[in-house]
Amino acid sequence: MSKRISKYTGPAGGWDALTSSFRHLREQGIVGRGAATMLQANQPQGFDCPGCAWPDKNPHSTFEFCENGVKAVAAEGTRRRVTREFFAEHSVSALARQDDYFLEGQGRLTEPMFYEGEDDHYRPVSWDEAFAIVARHLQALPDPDQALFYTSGRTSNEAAFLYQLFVREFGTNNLPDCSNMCHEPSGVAMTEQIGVGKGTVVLEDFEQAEAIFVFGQNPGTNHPRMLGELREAARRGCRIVVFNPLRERGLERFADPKNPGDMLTGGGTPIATHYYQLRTGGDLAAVKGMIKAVIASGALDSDFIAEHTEGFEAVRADALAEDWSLIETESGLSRAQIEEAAGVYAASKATILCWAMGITQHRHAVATIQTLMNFLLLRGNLGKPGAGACPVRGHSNVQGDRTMGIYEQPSAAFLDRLGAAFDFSPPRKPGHDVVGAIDAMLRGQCQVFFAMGGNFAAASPDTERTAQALRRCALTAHVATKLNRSHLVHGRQALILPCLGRTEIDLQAAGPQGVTVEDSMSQVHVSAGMNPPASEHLLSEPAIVARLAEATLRQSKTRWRWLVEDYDRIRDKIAEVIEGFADFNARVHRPGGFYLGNAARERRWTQAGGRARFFAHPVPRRHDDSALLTLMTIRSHDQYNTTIYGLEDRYRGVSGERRVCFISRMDLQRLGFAAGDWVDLISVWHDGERVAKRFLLVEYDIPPGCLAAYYPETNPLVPLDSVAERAGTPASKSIPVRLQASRNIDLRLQSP
Ligand SMILES: Nc1nc2c(c(=O)[nH]1)N[C@H]1C(S)=C(S)[C@@H](COP(=O)(O)OP(=O)(O)OC[C@H]3O[C@@H](n4cnc5c(=O)[nH]c(N)nc54)[C@H](O)[C@@H]3O)O[C@H]1N2
Ligand SMILES: Nc1nc2c(c(=O)[nH]1)N[C@H]1C(S)=C(S)[C@@H](COP(=O)(O)OP(=O)(O)OC[C@H]3O[C@@H](n4cnc5c(=O)[nH]c(N)nc54)[C@H](O)[C@@H]3O)O[C@H]1N2
Ligand SMILES: [Mo]
Repeated sequence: MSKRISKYTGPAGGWDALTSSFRHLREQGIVGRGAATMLQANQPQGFDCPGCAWPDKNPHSTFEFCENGVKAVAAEGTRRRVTREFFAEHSVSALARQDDYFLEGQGRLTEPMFYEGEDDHYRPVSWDEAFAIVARHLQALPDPDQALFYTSGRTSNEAAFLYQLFVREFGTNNLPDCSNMCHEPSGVAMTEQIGVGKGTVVLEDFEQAEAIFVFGQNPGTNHPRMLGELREAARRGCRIVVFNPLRERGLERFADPKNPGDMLTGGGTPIATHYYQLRTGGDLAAVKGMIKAVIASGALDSDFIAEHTEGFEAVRADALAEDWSLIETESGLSRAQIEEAAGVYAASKATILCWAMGITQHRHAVATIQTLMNFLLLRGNLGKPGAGACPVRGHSNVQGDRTMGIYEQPSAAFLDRLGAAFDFSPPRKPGHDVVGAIDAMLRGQCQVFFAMGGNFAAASPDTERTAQALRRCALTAHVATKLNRSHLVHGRQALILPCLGRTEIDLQAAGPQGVTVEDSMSQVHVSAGMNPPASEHLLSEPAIVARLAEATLRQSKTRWRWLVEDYDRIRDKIAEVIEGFADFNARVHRPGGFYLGNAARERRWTQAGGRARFFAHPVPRRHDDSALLTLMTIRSHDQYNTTIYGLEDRYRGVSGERRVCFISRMDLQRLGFAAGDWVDLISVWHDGERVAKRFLLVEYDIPPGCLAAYYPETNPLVPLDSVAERAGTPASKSIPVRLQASRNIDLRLQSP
């Protein structure tokens, strides 16, 4: 594909989305079947779209079309296969020189493969032998805490529940997960403040909100179905206020492919009524400014504050004492802009706050989220119709995995119930999160790395050190659907364990099985695939866990095989252990599933003190070195995290190239570069410099001092210890970097 940089003038969605969808289906060789498969996505009897965690409309009346959902389904449904012949032909070191786009493009994995470390090739291995290999490695460890068990967020509730049970029966809480890199700060901040680490809104609230504020999120690409809700809201006059350094097209204008009117007129519906291009990392300052303005205007819900909250006086004093000039410098917005946004908030009787990675992947993420929650509390925007907090989750079941106990810091109460239900004593010592896991491998403290999905090597920060960490392991093993970087950056021995995807029929002893997932708004429902499996050798994730547990655990009293014969049995156990899941099987089989409930939504405050808490936080100050810019690492329109579907970022006008760096005209001039120059990005940190070579500079509408480039190409730049305070999430949206003119080098030499 040739390189092209242009300006995209159309709305998000529209005909371009349809054209792109069909191109992706065609490229995977599945036009007929792909279309049939899409009709089943997010329908009561179908599968949950493996794309994102945005909830489905209920009752399901329409075809829930979404371009990026089509890409996710097409990628899973591809006709291409990675076979034993493929691995015989390509050595591991040759594959390691290929890029992520190539690896993804090879198709579905078909049988278990083992790398013994002798001749640079993966070789086929039987499932029994594969489980025996993992078991041997695990049993050889002097301490169960020397093993790590990662989870990505596509894993179903049933698989996740069994997996954490296996890991805890084995004897450790080392359960790092993709949440650690994603919404961890939301959980930490909100649990402390309102007693609930999840969002408090449901879809119907979007129909009643008078204002919706969207911070640090790009739904046009990452949660396209959310644009449907925003479009409806905009059309009925709801104010939509966006804070984002970039003008994301989906937040400006959207043409709904399901709507004939939108498609005929072509221009789409305007979405944002107010758009503030603040500085990267400037949200806390901006929100504090709005709090200051709202307090000054007196537009408070004093009854709510008095009855339901504590700590307001401190926040009030702190906001009133804050200097406007500091707020302006750090947010990059003027006082007038901030007061205007505050005015929209003060005039709205019901406001929803949405946020995603633009908020969570900063050092001060927890403080920013608590400031956002302060802002909501000021006007009682929690626990009333049309109002609340909406941290928009990423992976389709990342929220459910946490609910099921995929967490390195489980509560004592949870462990008590788990131990009682399965007659064992769970380990009590907290485990490693993602960054802790990398550190432990680097120090030689963990030697076995097992992953349930995901792509740890590419998704984690500090690519070079993460690679060193994985290479120090005795065994790395990955349950996966597609070949990825993590299979090539491996331990002394390595396994690839291929599994069924969401869209495929999962046949067990009792017949075809459905699994369950929990969306971003705590709705739990069934997902059942309808395509034949990509290979006859694939096992389901629950089956893999059960057989691994049988091979590994000598003392277990759990009837592993029996549980996976019929997933209803797993769900009965979940009902016994997990709060809110009583009568799980009966409730989840109803169309649309059930709502898990949320105490904060009912204005019940379950945390210490029994009231919602205001917390005052100082405005974080940026570095004062003018040679340094702040780099955010973001997703293009054609990728799913580390999975690269294509080389287009349509709404940002980039095509045929992923190594681009968006920069303002002012910075180009100031630093003596021109658009079209190739530069190396160098991140500057206390422990030294990290380099990512050869990025094409693209002049872009982005605030001065800020840069943007794609993840995972920029992950080598994220320092391992640059994390959100108290949450440990890599600060991948604020990397201090400088630019250096690039010399022409062979890029492939750069692969880890
Ligand atoms: N198609 C597709 N869908 C996906 C994914 C995917 O890769 N592809 N990934 C899934 C996952 S796991 C997740 S977590 C979500 C991610 O969904 P998003 O959070 O939307 O993903 P990012 O691309 O990281 O975009 C972050 C947004 O925050 C903005 N931003 C960056 N820094 C700041 C800041 O300091 N302040 C503010 N206010 N804004 C900022 C960026 O300009 C960008 O618009 O999407 C999920 N859905
Ligand atoms: N610099 C930077 N780094 C980031 C981010 C960022 O914004 N910037 N975002 C972070 C975020 S929000 C997240 S969530 C993480 C994502 O980190 P991960 O969740 O680890 O990564 P993914 O790319 O989603 O994983 C893709 C792989 O999952 C496997 N897979 C797909 N479907 C299935 C399935 O059904 N079962 C199994 N077992 N495997 C499957 C495939 O083999 C595929 O290659 O990355 C984080 N890293
Ligand atoms: Mo995520």
